[in-house]
Amino acid sequence: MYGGGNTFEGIKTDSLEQEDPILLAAFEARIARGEKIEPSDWMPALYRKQLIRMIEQHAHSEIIGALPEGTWITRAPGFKRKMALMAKVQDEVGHAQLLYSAAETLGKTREEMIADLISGKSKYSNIFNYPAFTWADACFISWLVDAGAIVNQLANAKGSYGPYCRALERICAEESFHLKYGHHCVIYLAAGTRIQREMFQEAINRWWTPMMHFFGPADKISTHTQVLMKWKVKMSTNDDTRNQFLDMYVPKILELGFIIPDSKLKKNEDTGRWDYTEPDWEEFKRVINGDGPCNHERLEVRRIAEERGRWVREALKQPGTQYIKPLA
Ligand code: FAQ
Repeated sequence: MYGGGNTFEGIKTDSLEQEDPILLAAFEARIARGEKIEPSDWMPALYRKQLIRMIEQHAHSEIIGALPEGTWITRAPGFKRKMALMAKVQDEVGHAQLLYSAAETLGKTREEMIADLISGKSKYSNIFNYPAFTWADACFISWLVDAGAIVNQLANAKGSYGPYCRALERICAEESFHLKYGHHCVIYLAAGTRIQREMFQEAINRWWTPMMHFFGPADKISTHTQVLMKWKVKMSTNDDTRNQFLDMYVPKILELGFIIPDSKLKKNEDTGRWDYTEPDWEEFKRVINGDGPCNHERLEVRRIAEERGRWVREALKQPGTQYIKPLA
């Protein structure tokens, strides 16, 4: 169905040594000119491998990301909030569909990606391994996690790989509604009773460190930034994206009268960047490598969903299946 075709067997994917230098130079010139690379175009094996890794992790983050908020659908305060949250969660799963399709153009099948998610081989965003204990936690995700995702995705939508960029454009359009919905939920809590304000303050206290982790390790310890920036897959470094998020959202959080649990957090007027306490990177490593508070539960939910949906997928794959056309 898709153009890419990908077999890494016998191909060295971690270096450019065995790439044809003429093809490589032409590829890099196209990227420098701002052209989009499409699935059937020539690309170095390392570019393909990096894209699969990053898009696949992004897709997994969307379906796993639907889980903490999803648990609040039945408990959302009021019918309108329930409807909006249900639509949002459904959108997140739709984003995963778009992203799995984009990754498939590079030759890895959806079945392989799901298998790697369930076995723990593939990563997904750290932040969804924390529990949403209260409604305010769900509001934090809808407003601030979505905000962080948009900052990242708006930048990367201008990147080099056509199918990923097109998926991101559509995702960002939908995410902007999520952001408005999340902000509205938070303003409601902020303007509410003392208990409602405390609930959101506690959510900030719980989620601030995972939120700082969300943008990835500091640039000086990031493994992939250099190569991804060179080929315009990533359009902003982890520290720059984190900084942009702080620029845009710290004033909004403070304006609502909440406190950010970092006494060092301050905009440095000389550098134009935010100073902050380094979040605990050991905790980050533990969480992304499978040892966070909810990792086991998140993957178990996916595993069961996969098992229960198997008969549907198998039925659809039967060659002789007759579909009934609707008469009206
Ligand atoms: N979580 O060398 P770097 C959303 C891993 S979508 C887990 O800096 P890179 C929507 C990284 O994979 C959220 N792992 O990596 C929503 C690598 O491990 P590996 C997801 C992380 O790729 C909202 C290692 O650390 N967004 O939220 C994380 O250059 C609300 C070294 O790191 C995307 O995926 C992390 N936070 O930069 C849904 C956007 N950070 O593979 C529901 C696309 C790093 O070597 C509700 N991805 N790692 O084993 C990206 O922009 C990049 O991949 C980064 C990481 C910036 C995430």
